[in-house]
Amino acid sequence: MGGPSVKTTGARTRRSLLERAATALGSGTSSDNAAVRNLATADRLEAKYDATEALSASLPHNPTKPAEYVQGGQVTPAPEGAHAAPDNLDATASTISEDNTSDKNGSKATPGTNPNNGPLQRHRIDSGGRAITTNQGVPVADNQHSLRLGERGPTLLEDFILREKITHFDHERIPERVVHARGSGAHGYFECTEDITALTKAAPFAKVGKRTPVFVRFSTVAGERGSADAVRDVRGFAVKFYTDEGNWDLVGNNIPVFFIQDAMKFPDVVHAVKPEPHHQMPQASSAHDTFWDFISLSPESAHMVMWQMSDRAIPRSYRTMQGFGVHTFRFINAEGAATLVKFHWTPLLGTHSLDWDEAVKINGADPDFHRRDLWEAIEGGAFPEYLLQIQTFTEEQAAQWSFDVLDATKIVPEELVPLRTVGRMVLDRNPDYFFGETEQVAFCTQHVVPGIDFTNDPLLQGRNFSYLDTQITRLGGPNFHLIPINAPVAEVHNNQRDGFHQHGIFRGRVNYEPNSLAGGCPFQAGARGFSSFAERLLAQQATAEPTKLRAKPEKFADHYTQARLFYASQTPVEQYHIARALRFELTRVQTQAVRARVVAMLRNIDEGLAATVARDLGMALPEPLPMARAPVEAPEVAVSPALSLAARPGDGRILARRIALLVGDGVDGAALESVYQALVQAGAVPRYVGARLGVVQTSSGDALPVEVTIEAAPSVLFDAAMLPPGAGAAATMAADGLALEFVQQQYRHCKPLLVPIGAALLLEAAGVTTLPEDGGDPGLLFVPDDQLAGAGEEFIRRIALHRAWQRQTEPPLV
Ligand code: HDE
Repeated sequence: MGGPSVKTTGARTRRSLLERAATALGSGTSSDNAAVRNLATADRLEAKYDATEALSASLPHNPTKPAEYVQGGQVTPAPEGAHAAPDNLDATASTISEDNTSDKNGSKATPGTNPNNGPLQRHRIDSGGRAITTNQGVPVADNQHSLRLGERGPTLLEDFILREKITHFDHERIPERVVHARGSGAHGYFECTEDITALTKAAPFAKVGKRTPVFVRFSTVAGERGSADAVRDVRGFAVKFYTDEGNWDLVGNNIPVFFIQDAMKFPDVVHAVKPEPHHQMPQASSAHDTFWDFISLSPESAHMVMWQMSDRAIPRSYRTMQGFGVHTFRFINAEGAATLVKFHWTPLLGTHSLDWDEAVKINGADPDFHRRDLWEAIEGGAFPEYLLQIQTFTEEQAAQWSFDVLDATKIVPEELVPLRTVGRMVLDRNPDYFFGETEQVAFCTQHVVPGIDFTNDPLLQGRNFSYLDTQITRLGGPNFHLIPINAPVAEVHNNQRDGFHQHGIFRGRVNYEPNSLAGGCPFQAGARGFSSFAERLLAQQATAEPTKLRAKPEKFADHYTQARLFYASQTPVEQYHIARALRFELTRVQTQAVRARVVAMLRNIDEGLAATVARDLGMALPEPLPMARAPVEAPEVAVSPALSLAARPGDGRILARRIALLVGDGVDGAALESVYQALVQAGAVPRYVGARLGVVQTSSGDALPVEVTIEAAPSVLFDAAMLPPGAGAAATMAADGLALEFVQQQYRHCKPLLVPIGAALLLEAAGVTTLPEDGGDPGLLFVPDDQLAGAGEEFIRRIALHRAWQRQTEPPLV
């Protein structure tokens, strides 16, 4: 301890010290004797004073200062901040009374720790065996009545228990998200499966086998918090990685492109798609004038609109859709070298969607369809799993392409840069408390960790501002990082202080840097910390001085090449669904000029599509929209099969798929039981569905429980069905309108049907009279009644095919 000369006249220093510390006396020692206590306290204060002097003197100047400046044109990498440890821990304490403990006060801070970043269990609450208290912990004797002046008299203002309870209730709501208000979340983990340390030093990829905790929130975009799940919309796919170097949020969507190219247009596109402001309709739907008005005047949206009108926008489940980071990001390796990267999440169960007619009905039958599906899958142990796949490329490669990788309306086709699997994500735990976790989670695109960096995509740059800003309003101030679900597992140490809802109790008097009074702590991390990639613009741009401007790069002006690529890469049934979606949306549009403009835009994508839509809308084909730039004559990739949902059929498992086994009196119980068990073994969720709850009598006289009724669980809530084995039961159902509708809709929505030959009459009664030639409909499995016991396996194979779209005709057969 080589401090300055203050201590040479010890006695005098002590006296003045005692005078200066007078307010602290009496709390420094536990001695009962006041004189002894004061003496010990004085010694300790003196030692603290000495230690502070010594600590401060051990940092005689700020050695990193010169490194802050460019010298001779050279930028010095940020060094680690100078720091020193005190010999005596009191030197950095706020107060020497910190040793005095109590049930509330607990022990003093452990040096260098922030316990607020511990696992969530420190916040989990269970009230088992406990009595109700107020928020001040006072037991509440009577939770049924307010305090009144006589049993028929007025309520008294004195009733603090009532006032606290009602006041809290009055303030329960927080603003919902401006977009993505409706969502569902889950915990899980990310596991690195390939060594990509040559590409990035990001913590989740540090080692093959390393697991990083994640919280994921899936969402719709346009609807309000209570809107239905199965609407036609983009889905959010936001992942928070709690890495040991801080939180990394990959805030993506289930569609790899976006409507607009510059953040400046985001409020416009969102205003246009939200309910129209004069009457606040329609809810959670793009099928209205203002949306298509904006789109048809913003042809950069052409590519996105193809995806949005495709079946991608009505996924079967969050478990069967892809996720995309959308923007081009940058990986940074330990040497500081950068590689451009696109992120893809690929579900192991394949990419599957609903039929539009089905989606519309699901929104009535179960508005929580996707939320329930995710919850039940995790609760049932069928943990959703996705591969993390990347496309990596260099600036030089990207510069050669006909599109700009900074343009969020463009993909990098897989045929150009193949996907590489680098990890897997498993969602294995439901939240305990929706509000505390799913609602309060705050994703921010600017939450990145060393090894991940941004590019100059003008949409991403704008997002990096927006997300922090939006959380401040939504979560009530700048301390939302302290809300348990948002707190990193990596410890947080800085000099940010105060603000609404501050939870931290900071030890010491230092809240600035550089400092010597806290030994320089917390100090800047230098090479270990995050530093932005020192980007050099490509040679041709680097020669010209950058100018301030509001404009887009030239290649951004090609709005149609990739819209054509997407449409051309769809299977015929997917193309039909796109045309059908456009017909539906534009039929809802009331302004003729808007309809015409959308069709004029479609002519620049595909003449056949435009002609079909125009015909279906009963209108003449308008002139094509003028183009800002002609599409690329010979694009790198003209057809990309990977863009079709059919490209990812899944691994053949049917986890958490819901299968209806229709039952009525006289069914063959043994056959049903065998199929039921086979489905359970395969991880599916079979249900005996009947007209009424209770039991039905099987042909052998046993009682079979009806688990759910057709009324409560209509056809659209099931992925496949087995018709009742036994002609008697089938005949009864053929006379039941609800049962007939069930079978009709299973058929119309192209779902696999296991048909015991004896029950074929039910199919006929439902109007399915002309069956395609054998093999023409893989979704129809006819099985002789005496062979049903072994039919489970083949049925499962058919269910894994998802839908027999071949069945779809216009108008539908039934
Ligand atoms: Fe968002 N977006 N966004 N977005 N976004 C929000 O942040 C914004 C964009 C996405 O489950 C908001 O916390 C701007 C693209 C998801 O909590 C807000 C722009 C993509 C979620 C916001 C975009 C997304 C949001 C609203 C254009 C796909 C939900 C509440 C520059 C890559 C995250 C909130 C969750 C949420 C702004 C465009 C995905 C207002 C300004 C492109 C998944 O900050």
